Amino acid sequence: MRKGFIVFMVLLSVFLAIGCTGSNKEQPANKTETPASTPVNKSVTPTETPQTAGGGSKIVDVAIQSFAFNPVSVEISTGDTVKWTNMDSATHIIKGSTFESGSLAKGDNYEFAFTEPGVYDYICSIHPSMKGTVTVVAKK
Ligand SMILES: [Cu+2]
Repeated sequence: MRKGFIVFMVLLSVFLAIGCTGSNKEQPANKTETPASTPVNKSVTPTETPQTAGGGSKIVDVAIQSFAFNPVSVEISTGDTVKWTNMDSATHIIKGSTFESGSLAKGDNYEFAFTEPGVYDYICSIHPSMKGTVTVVAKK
């Protein structure tokens, strides 16, 4: 009787040990590479957010190069933006009647959106001999 109980306990222990070992031998996680989800071919929706001035607003680039604005004068429509980029090693500051950039180091740029028609003369406040003009015409 008692012997049988001991045998039972031994068998039980062995059984549990095998069971533990078995559970440790789990198959490695199924690592079959799931293919990258194929992009869903949605109907193409335009990502551009319409600008307040309506479609057709554009950005006009003006380079600041060799202590001059290039092109020296630009003509744009209301709602358009002028983007000045300093290509010089020297620092420049664009200054107009209604707009002024901070100090522009080499590679820096400054954008200003013109909403009112008019002729805007501007200079570099560090080098006042640098002059440029932005002419803004009302969008039709
Ligand atoms: Cu300057």
